[in-house]
Amino acid sequence: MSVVTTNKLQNILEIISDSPPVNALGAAVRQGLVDGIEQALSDDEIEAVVIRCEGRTFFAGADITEFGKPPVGPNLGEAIDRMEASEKPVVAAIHGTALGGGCEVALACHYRVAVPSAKLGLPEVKLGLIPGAAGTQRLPRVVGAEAALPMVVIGNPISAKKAAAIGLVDKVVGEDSLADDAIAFARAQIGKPVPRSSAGNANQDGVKNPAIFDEFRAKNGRKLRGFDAPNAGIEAVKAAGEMSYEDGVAKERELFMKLMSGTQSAAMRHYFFAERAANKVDGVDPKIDLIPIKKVGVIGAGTMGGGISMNFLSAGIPVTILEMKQDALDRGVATIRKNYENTAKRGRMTAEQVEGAMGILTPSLHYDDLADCDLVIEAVFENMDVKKDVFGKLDEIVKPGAILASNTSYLNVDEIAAATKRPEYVLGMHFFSPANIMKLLEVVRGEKTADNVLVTAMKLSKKIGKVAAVSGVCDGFIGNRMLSPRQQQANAMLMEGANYWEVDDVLLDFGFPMGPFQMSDLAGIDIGWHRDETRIETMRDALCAKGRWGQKVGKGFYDYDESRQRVPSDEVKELIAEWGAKEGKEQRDISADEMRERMLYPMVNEGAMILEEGMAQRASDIDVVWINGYGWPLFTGGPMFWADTVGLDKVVAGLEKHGLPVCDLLRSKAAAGEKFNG
Ligand code: 3H9
Repeated sequence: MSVVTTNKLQNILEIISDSPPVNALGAAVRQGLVDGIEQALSDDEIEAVVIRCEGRTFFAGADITEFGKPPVGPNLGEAIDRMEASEKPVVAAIHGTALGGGCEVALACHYRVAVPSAKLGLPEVKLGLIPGAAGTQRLPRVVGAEAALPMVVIGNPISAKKAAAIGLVDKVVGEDSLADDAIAFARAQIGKPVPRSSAGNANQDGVKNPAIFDEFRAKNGRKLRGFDAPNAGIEAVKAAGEMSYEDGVAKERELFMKLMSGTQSAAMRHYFFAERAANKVDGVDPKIDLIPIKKVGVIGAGTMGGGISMNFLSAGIPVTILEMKQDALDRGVATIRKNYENTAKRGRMTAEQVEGAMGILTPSLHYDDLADCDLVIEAVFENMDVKKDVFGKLDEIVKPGAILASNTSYLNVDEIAAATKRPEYVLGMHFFSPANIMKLLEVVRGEKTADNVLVTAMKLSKKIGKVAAVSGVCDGFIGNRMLSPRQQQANAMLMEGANYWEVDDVLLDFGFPMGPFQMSDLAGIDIGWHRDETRIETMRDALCAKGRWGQKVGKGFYDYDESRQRVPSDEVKELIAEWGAKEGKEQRDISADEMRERMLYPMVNEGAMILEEGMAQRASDIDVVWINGYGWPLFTGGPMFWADTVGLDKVVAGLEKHGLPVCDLLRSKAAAGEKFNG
C-alpha cells in the first residue's frame, strides 16, 4: 500500500500520510503529496484539501537518512510550492510534532489547525542546518522576524497554544477530533481567497527594527559559540525581510547547501543517530519483558542523591530518599525544594508542579522503607567497603526482582554485585553532577547483569530525560577513563613550560566550555586531598597547602573576582616553575597545535582501547558520552567522529610524534584507511 492515500469526502479531499515511525518526508511521501495535490486540482468536485498524518505524529521533517545521498523523487520545496499555488484552500491538520520539513509543509498550506498537544518547530539547526524548503522565508512572513528567530536559530519546538498566539496556527481544535474539525474548518474556507505564507508581510518588523538581529545574536552568543548554522539562520531570517520571496528562497538554498556539505552538519547528523543507537543493547530483543519501575529508592541525600531523586520526581515517579541522620536528610530535602522553587521562579515549572514533585518524595532514616522499591540507587561515599556494606543490606531488605544500582564513578560494579545474592539485578547508573541537569547517564553492565535489567535501565533513562550509553566494567567507565590521559598530558605540559591558561584556551578554542585547569578549579582542587599542609608531595598538595582549593574559595589555578572571572595567578606560575625545575624537564614553548594533539589524541587512543576491550558497544556511544557528560563540542561529532574527520593515520602519526602510546585497534584501522564511525 502506498504511504500516502487520499480520501474523498464530498467536496473535500483528505491527503493522508502513514509512514511510521514519524512520517518523515522521504521520497515516497513527497511523491504521494505531489500526487494528492494533482488529484485535488484536477478533480472539479474537490473544493478544499486537508493534509494529515496517521500514527503518532504529523511529518517530523525531511528523512535524515536521505541526506548526503543522491536526490530521489520530487524535491520537497517544489512539492510544497504546488500546495501553496493551489486556488483551492489547503489545510494542514497537525498532531504530534510538525518539525523541520513537516513545519514547512504546514507553512505552505493556506491554513493550519492543530490539536492542543501538538508542537511545531524548525529544529534543523540541531542538525547543523537551516530549513531548506523555504521555512526561513515563509515563517517570518507569517509570524514576524522576531518570533521566527528563536524557532530558526535555536530550534526548540513551540506548543500549539504559542503557535496560535504568534499566528502560526489558525485554530486549535479538539484533541480527539482533529480529522473532523479540520474538514469542517476547510469547508468554511471554500470560496474565500486563499492566504499564502510567501505573500505575508509580518517580516517587516525586522526591516523597521534591524537591531533585533544583533540583539538576538548577543543574547544567545554563548550558547551558539562555534556553531555555523545559527548565524546562517539569522542571515536567512534577515533576508526574508530585505529580499523578494524568490531571492530569499535562493539565499536560503545557498546557505542550506553550504551547511549540508560541511563537516559540522555531518557531525551533528551523526550525533542524532548516535544518541538513538546508544539506547539500544546489541543482541537483546528490545521487546524483552521490562521490570516496571513505579517506586525508586535513593540512598544519600547529598548533592548527588538529591539531584538523582529530582529526575524521578520530575517524571512523576515516587522516590524514597534515605539518609543516616535527620539533619542531613532535612538539608537534602530542603535543597530539592529550593531547586524546584528556583525553577518555578524562572517560569519553567508551576507552583502546582513543585508541590506535585515534592508530594511524591518520602524522606526516611530507615532502610526498611526501601523494601518495596522497584529500583534502589545508592549515592553514598565512593569507597568499596562502604558500597559493599550498603549492597549487602539492600539485598536483605529490598524485595526480590528489584534492581539495585550504584552511582559509582570508578568502582568495580562486579565486586559490588558480589556483595549480594542477586548479582543479575545489579548494575551501575552513573549520573553526572548536577544530576538533575546533566543529560548523561552511563549505565554500567556488570558481568552478571541480566538483559532485562539493563534494558529496563536504558528505557527508564529516556523517561527521566537522560541520554544513556552502556559501559562495561572498567576503571572510570567510558567517560572518566578517557578524561584521565587528557589530564595527564595537560599536567605534563605544565612541567615542560606551558602556561596553564594557554592549555585551557586551546580547549576553549576547540569548543569545550572550559579547559582542564578551569575544570579542576570548578570541581575543587582539594577533593581527595589528605588535608596535611606539611605533607607536600605533588603540585596539587602545594596548591592545597596554600589554600588554593578552587573557585569556591576564590582561588585555585586562577584567581577569581566576585563575578567569577578568572585571572592567571603569579603565585601559581611560580609554584609551577618550581615544580617544573624539580622534575628537571626541559622548559620550552609549546605550540597550540601540540597542546591540542597531546590532549585529544590520547583520548582517541583510550576510546579505541575501550572499543578493543568491548567496554563500549560502538564508537558512537563514546561520542554520546563525551558530548553529554564532558562538554565535547557537538559540532565536531564527539571524539571518535572527530578523529575520523582528522584522519586516523594523522592521529597515529601525532601520537607517535609526541612519544605517546598507540593501541592495536587504532593502528590497524589507520593502516587500513578505516574510520570508527561508518
Ligand atoms: C529537515 O526537515 C530539513 C528540511 O528543512 C529541508 C529539506 C529540503 N528522518 O527520536 P525517536 C527515526 S531536517 C529519519 O526515537 P521520539 C529515529 O531515528 C529534519 N528518521 O522518537 C528513530 O529510529 P530508530 C528536521 C527519523 O518519539 C525513530 O524515528 N526534523 C527522523 O523520541 C523514532 O525516533 C527533525 O530534526 C527523521 N526526520 O521523538 C526531527 N526523525 O527507532 C527529528 C526520527 O531506528 N526527530 N527518525 O532509532 C525528532 O526530533 C524525534 O524523532 C521526534 C520523535 C520528536 C519526531
